Amino acid sequence: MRKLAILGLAAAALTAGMVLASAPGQAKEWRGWNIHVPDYPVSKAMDAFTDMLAKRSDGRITAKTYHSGVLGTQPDAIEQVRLGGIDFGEFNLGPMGQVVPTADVVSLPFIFKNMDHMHRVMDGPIGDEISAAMAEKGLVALAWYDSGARSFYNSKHPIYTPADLKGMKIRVMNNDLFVGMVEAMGGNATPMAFSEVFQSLKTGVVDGAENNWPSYESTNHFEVAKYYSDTEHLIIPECVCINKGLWDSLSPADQKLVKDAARESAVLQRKLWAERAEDSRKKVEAAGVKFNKVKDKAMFQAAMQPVYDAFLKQHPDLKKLVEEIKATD
Ligand code: BDP
Repeated sequence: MRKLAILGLAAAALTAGMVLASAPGQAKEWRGWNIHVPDYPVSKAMDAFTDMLAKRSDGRITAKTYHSGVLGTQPDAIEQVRLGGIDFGEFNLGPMGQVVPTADVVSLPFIFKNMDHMHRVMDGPIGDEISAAMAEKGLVALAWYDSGARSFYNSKHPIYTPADLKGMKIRVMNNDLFVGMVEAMGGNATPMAFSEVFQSLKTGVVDGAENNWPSYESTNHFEVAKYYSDTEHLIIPECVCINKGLWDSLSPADQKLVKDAARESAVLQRKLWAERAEDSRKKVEAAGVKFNKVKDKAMFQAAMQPVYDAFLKQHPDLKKLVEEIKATD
């Protein structure tokens, strides 16, 4: 029922957007998609972004981010921003890979050594190459946001080696790469929308999932899956993206204004992210989460060879990019 009501609201919001778009002489408010709750680092940074747009354009550009995924699931929202049904959004490059294969290079398990390495890659020419591939699909990446490192958590037992995942049903984001990743570790992967995961963990539809500390905490998954094992197998950046048609319709000065605001919001987001990661971890540990360190990450890395082999077989053209990421200091 609640979901229907939310869908209804989303539909009403869509209709309102269309009506505004067609009203002559009236600037249309841009609508933005975000999956996270309002106090999440992504959400606060997006609010700062839209505030900057309004202020710096003297109200010519107005934009509002709809938080908590009320405008739909992430794969749908990516499509909507491509098509212009939604104007902008903050996306994880995991689900983005299904639309933009080049973006998949950052979803390869253990491709980044750590967060700093990811930043160096994304803030340099490789990030630009991924942006260019996204633009070809109708999405202009304005800035990269942080999403920490993803680790496995479950309701059964701690994970120390890939063998501990054997037979476990693990929810993954919507991308074939993640299905292959979990299967290569011996688990059974279930792609599922973010909003479905809490209930699925609670009722045992899945035994576990994988995410960073802030999402594990903000979704209350820690209440129903108490074992968090720091595999840190994925470090996936996120982006603030805008519909390409809308972007192309802006004057060069407005494009600069929008990009600068997004980049400044990313500086804020990265700072808020680091703080929230600490706070979330403290909060869930205080709530009784059983955390364990994974001593031998090399075992997990070694298990990922078939994932790389299959990916490069399917996308031989991306081999160079994968090698360049690995070779980035
Ligand atoms: C979070 C990402 C969000 C994803 C979510 C998920 O920020 O974009 O939708 O994970 O697991 O960390 O679906």
